Amino acid sequence: MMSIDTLNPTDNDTIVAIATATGQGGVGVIRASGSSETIHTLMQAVCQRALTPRHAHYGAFVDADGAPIDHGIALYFPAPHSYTGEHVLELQGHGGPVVMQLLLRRCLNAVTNIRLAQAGEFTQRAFLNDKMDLAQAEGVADLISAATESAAKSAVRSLSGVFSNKIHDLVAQVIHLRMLVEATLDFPEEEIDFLQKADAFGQLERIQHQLGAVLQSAKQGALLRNGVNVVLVGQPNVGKSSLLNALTGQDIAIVTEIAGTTRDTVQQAIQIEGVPLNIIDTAGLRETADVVEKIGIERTWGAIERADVVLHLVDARANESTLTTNNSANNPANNPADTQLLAQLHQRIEQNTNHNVPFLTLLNKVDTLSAPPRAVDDNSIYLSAKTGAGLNELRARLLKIIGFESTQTDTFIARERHLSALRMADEHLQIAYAHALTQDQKLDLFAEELRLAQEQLNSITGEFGADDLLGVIFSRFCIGK
Ligand SMILES: Nc1nc2c(ncn2[C@@H]2O[C@H](COP(=O)(O)OP(=O)(O)OP(=O)(O)O)[C@@H](O)[C@H]2O)c(=O)[nH]1
Ligand SMILES: [Mg+2]
Repeated sequence: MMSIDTLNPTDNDTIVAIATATGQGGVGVIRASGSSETIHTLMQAVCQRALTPRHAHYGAFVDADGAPIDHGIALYFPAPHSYTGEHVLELQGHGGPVVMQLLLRRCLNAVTNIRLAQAGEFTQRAFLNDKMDLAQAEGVADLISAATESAAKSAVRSLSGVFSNKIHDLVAQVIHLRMLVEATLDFPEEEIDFLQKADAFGQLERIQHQLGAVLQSAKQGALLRNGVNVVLVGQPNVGKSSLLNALTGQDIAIVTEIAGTTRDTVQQAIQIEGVPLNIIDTAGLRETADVVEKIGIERTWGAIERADVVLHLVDARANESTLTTNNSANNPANNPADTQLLAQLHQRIEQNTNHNVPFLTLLNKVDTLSAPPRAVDDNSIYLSAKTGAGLNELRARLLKIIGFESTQTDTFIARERHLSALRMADEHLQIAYAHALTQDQKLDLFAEELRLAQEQLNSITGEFGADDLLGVIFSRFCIGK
């Protein structure tokens, strides 16, 4: 992956890049995209013949002296029927890093007006040539970087236009309503009657309802794309590393009965129902004079600052006396050390994060309790990292906390940018509604809010995308895509 500061979407250069991942592989692909003239000169130089469009041609790829660099398959896609919408040449050779570099250099030297493609530039050209809209282009990048099967499936749906179609549908309805209101503004004497007859406010309510549903799906899509950082914290020896191992099903972190075993934060990616979660095991929190452990504890606080969910582990047995009485329902873990730690945790989270980090208390080692555990509040779960008791409940509770519903068939991948545009559009619709409800019905303001809502929706598919926004989006692609 490469990041660049600016992209110049208007240049006419032919671009070329290795499209396959670096390293060794059975096949490596070089892709070039640009003008008819340059692409034809390039295929003559490297393949020594004119290629029939969309036909696979096997043959030598030659250097400037006519000596073969590699043998492989060449494909020519004339504009506009190509990925970028331009003339495209694809050379499928052997996937070795040296042979690919030789072939790339040969292409760069074979013609003028050709240069290395920047990250995401092929897809950017596809967008600029109307082969796909912005949400679809983002779907391409999200498919490539998908961490789970569900994320990949959702990215394909975005890429195929499922998300974009929902946005287009909303935009069409907003435009219809705008037309009504703008027409009314031109004939003010009829306004109230006219809008009422057309059920303008009913229409607005339906748009709001539909937008709410799209936003809800987009939130699920964003979860699948971004994943969630789940941090395990607590006193030493409560079983954090054991829980990491239990959740991942692997022997990742060292577990001993010695308090202060974990020093570094240890992370492992897992998935629950297709949602990627990053489980982070940390050094137990306590006062210590040990220099190494102190650094570990600092890292724990760092991990807490980046947490999306904090799981506070306590030893169920150490809290048993309070667990068997009924006066502590709101805080089942209230042995003095845990209570103190809990207060410290809340204080740090409030100081260091600008959002409310969800918090769950895990009463671990439930297998060691002498009496059956009593019921606890909604923020606590009994668990045994050793026997696995309570793990399924923990998984379900985690999904609930992060707001994941289920992978519906029409989930599409979404980004923060999309969520923010949908929320802003929703706000504008709410303000529009408020204007419509006032006594003197400020219709001009009502119309303006509808326009702003439409602008937000359009920004998702790129209809009103500013150039700097495009630069940021495409520069996060890999080279060759
Ligand atoms: N009986 C029982 N023992 C457990 C359970 N979970 C962990 N243990 C034991 O508790 C001890 C400490 O476990 P760890 O997972 O290393 O605890 P930790 O919280 O990571 O400790 P530090 O790394 O020192 O902070 C080990 O001897 C584990 O076998 C459990 O659910 N039941
Ligand atoms: Mg540990």
